[in-house]
Amino acid sequence: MKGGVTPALFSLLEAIINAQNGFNIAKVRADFPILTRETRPGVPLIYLDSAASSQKPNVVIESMNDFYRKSNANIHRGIHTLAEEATFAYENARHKVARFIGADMHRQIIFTRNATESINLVAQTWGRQNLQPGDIVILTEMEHHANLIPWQMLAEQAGIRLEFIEVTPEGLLDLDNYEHLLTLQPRLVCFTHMSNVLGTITPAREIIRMAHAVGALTLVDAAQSVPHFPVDVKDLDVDFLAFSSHKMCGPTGIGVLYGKKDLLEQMPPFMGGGDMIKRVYLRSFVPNEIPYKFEAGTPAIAEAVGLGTAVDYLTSIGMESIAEHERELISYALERLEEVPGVIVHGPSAEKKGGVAAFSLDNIHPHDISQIIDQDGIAIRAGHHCAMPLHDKLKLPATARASFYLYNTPEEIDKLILALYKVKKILG
Ligand code: 7TS
Repeated sequence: MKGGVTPALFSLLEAIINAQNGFNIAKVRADFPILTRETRPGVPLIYLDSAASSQKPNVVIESMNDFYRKSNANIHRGIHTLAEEATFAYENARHKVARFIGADMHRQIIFTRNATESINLVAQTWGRQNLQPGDIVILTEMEHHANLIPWQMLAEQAGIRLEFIEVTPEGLLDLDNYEHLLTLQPRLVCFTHMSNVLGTITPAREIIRMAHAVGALTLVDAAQSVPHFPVDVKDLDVDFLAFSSHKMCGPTGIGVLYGKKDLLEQMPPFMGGGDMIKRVYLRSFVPNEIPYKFEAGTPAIAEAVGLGTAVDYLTSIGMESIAEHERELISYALERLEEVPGVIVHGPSAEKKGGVAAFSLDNIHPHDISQIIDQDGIAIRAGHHCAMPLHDKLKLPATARASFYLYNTPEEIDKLILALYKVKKILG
């Protein structure tokens, strides 16, 4: 550690320095260089696809550039200055993430490639070690494929049984159905904190409390929650929580798995290789301590630095302010979308959802909608959004989806509405 400053103290000081007051949308937008670009001459970008991946503020881009320019080296291995600086930067990011989600200690933060890898890690380590044929894992009908396929694979490998909490016509989880499923004595309940299609914010604390009451563990897919509103793992009392950096203003290539310490310590390693070992013999090895036990090989070092800066950035704006801004945007978006004849917005009303509006427009294919409004610089997503079973349930092959983040404005929603009228004129 440089000059006796621990990563915890270092990032605490940084967070204090970064603390600002108030949410200033013009100032926020000025932080994101990509928002000044035009997608064709005279057509500014209107980015409404943050649920797929968020844009990156200057500070994040600069922190990664800075790392490569000044401190680049491999971590945990060298005792030269650059290796020490790189190790400090990487571990400092872990402290920042731990504090951001209210974890007790940085060692509970495992860096993975993304939320998908975090969930696969739990399935292939905790799942393989603890689940027997016939054991039940509860999922929901609104999961992203990232929180479905790993469990389907485990069902194939270990004979576990999957049960699904149903989605109500309003787009909420059916908690009566959940209560019934809990009588089957599940071992694990895995669910999304916010649907990437319906925007539904699930009652995570309640779901976790009910799971614990029957002795089941819980995994929350927080890919759409941690970027958008305050999430505290201790308040939730969640056992595992997974999310991705790239949806929260950080770079691609790095994600997070949080776990309760005792669980992580008892789990076997995920992948084998350098850094995840304490001692190696020709025919065996002794695994390293957590979190290193789960981080085989050279990790995404510059990306960790970028994620740490993204956490500082979001903290400096304030997660509650970001959530409030998005609540205003989604209320306005639903109001305006519902004015357009032929538009059906899927999912619950604004108070029960985050900044995601999946919609249908007459019988126009969402791909056509997306392609036409792209002419006006508007980026939305069209398709099944990696939630095919949910679309089956809704009896829709695909939807168009506008999703919002801290840098979006009501004026951008107005432009989306105008563009949808244009789509109707062309194809309606
Ligand atoms: N869970 C949820 C709820 C998600 O929305 C996503 C990505 C993931 C997991 C997987 O994240 P990854 O970083 O591991 O890929 N969702 C989307 C989306 O809605 N459009 O593109 C990616």
